[in-house]
Amino acid sequence: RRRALVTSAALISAPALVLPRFARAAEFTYKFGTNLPATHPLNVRAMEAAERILKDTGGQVQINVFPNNQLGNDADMLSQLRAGGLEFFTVSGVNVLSQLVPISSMWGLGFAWADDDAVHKALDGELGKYLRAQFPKVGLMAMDTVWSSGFRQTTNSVRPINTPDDLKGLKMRVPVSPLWTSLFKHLGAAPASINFAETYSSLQTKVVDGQENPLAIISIAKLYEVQKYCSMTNHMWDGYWCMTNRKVWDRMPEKARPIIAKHLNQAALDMRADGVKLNASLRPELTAKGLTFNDPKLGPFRERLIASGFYAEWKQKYGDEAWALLEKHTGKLG
Ligand code: X2X
Repeated sequence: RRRALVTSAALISAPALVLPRFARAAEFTYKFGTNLPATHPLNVRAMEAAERILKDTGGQVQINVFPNNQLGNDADMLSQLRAGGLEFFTVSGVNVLSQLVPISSMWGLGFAWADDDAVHKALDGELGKYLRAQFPKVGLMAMDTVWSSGFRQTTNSVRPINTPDDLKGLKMRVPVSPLWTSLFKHLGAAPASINFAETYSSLQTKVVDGQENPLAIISIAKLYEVQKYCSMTNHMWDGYWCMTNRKVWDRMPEKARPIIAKHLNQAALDMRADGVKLNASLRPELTAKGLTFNDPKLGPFRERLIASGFYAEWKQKYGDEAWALLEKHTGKLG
């Protein structure tokens, strides 16, 4: 009787991505929340990791992936993670997390990186270690490997962006984050902080003119349906930390922890390769779907940021130590 009840409850609240069942129900069931549509490689790779974890723990640990803001928007998921109600959350370092741990937004500084390899090298090395060391101070813990989202491009429904002046007065949706707002203000746009969960509708209803994201997300979240121009501004790199709560982690079965970490880190590496490939290959498909692309010269954007004091302002916020660590990888900024 009891079992029948549990089964029907599980069916009602079943996530979109359900794992093949082991003969016995798993002893430990954890939730993994994301803000991206189910078909994005982040979710595909997270699911793959969940299957491997279930298998390698002999059916003891089952991780259910809840994509597409099913558990709430980024701010909601961060609260749940902090309260211990959500066990895993892939969250952008530059997004809501940076309200709690400002330094986590550092990799998102405008026009900082040469290419994906340069970022990955820094994040797999001492910069990543330095950033991860900040999270335990607020009760959180990040898995070692960052899940890359990639370089971001600018879309809007008004005009192609060829120079910084073209951004002037444009209402741009940016994630809820001081760095994002600052970057677009310094570039002359009018940024509005909106969670990703509400981005499509805010573009559709013209609450904002534009937004910025990597091509993989522009494609998978179908943002091309409500945008006209895509300018290859490559203005910012972003990725996701796979976050857990320290106390929650410490309560997970000791033998399972290295298995969980291993497969989540492997998934992050696999997703990097998926993302780099998608971001580099989607332009023809998005063009066919109606987006008009252009390739602005990026020098003038960076010069605008230097002249307006953007880098100096953020150097002061992040501190000299972190800044020096970053510039070891990016070269001198500003
Ligand atoms: O909110 C966004 O634009 C997204 C999906 O790229 C992030 O999570 C930062």
